[in-house]
Amino acid sequence: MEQILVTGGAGFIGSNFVHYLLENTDVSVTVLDSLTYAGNRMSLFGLDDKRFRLVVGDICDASLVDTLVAVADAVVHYAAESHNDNSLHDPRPFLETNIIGTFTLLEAARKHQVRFHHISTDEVYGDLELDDPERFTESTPYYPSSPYSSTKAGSDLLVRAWVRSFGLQATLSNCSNNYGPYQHVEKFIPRQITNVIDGVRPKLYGSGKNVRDWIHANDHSSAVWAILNRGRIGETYLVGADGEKNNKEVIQAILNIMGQPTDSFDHVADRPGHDLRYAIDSTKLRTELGWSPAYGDFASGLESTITWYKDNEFWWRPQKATTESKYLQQGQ
Ligand code: NAD
Ligand code: TDX
Repeated sequence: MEQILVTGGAGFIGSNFVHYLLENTDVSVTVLDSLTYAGNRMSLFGLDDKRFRLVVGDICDASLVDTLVAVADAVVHYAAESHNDNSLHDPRPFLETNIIGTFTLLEAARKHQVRFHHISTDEVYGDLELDDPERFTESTPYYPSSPYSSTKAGSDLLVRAWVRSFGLQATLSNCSNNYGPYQHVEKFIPRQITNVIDGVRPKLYGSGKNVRDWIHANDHSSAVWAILNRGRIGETYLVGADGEKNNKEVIQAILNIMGQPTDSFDHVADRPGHDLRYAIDSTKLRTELGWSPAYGDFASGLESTITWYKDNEFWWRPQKATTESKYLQQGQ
């Protein structure tokens, strides 16, 4: 594999993967990204232009996609509308990018017989009770709750159909909640860190008992690289790092690291249909491909993420006011 096409490579996890590839492998990378509100050129600033280029364009543009896929050895597909809250207010872009965009890429990969890896989420499985001893596995039935997660579920099913019907050389991964550098300030952890930096109290939806299973974005990248190289075609791998925490605990950890009283946060309106708990069993990935996370400790990963947001205000500041005024209108 010499040339990899990364869709959505100017977004949070995609840009972390591009950095991972340039630092840890010899491959060359083309990013295809339409630079929506969630994409940021600055996340790719300073990368070696002998091994990296950014093409600004839409994954629904069949002719552009065909040209780029034709010269790639593999496609790693991150591009998506990714925020649940946005999907509740305006679902259409989720249908367009997550369903039609994925379809457009699959057709090009089929035509040019290019290896394909599809990035997805644990949210396709719905949610678990707080006291359920089970975690999601590769055989958990799909039961998505939101417009976002249902379009991701739809995109996963398209990939599986292209494997079975057309022999596409594809793998899939469904990962739990990522944290780390370059995450948009609309998302939970960066929103609270940048609120505290601004002297604003963090905002907790509802009671805050909802549980997410946190993994550092670098660990997600190493998992995707392992699957791309050693994963079995047609298979799905769940990616997670045993990082279950409820939202209140996460806010309190942020406040604690940032030297604030741990009760200085506000409860705000809950998310409609708010999934209660996600939890990943990543045994298949660990045993079959020998993967393990490097960030075993959520507290130290969170501390380095907080330091990154403090040191890179130029990166997030332009989005902060617009993001917060949107939340204010929603009572959040
Ligand atoms: P993000 O919103 O930060 O980035 C998405 C990127 O895709 C942006 O750069 C955006 O400009 C680009 N994009 C959107 N529509 C496009 C289009 N039509 N054509 C080209 N580019 C387009 O998202 P993220 O958090 O980095 O998530 C990336 C992928 O990982 C998504 O597929 C998401 O479902 C999946 N995922 C995310 C998480 C998480 O915790 N963030 C967890 C599991 C899986
Ligand atoms: O201000 C907030 N307060 C709050 O309590 C925000 C923005 C969120 N929350 C809660 C909602 C969730 O329970 O925090 C949790 C995490 O919220 P998000 O960051 O919006 O993530 P989530 O909805 O869990 O989805 C994320 O993980 C799975 C990504 O955004 C998805 O793209 C991925 O598929």
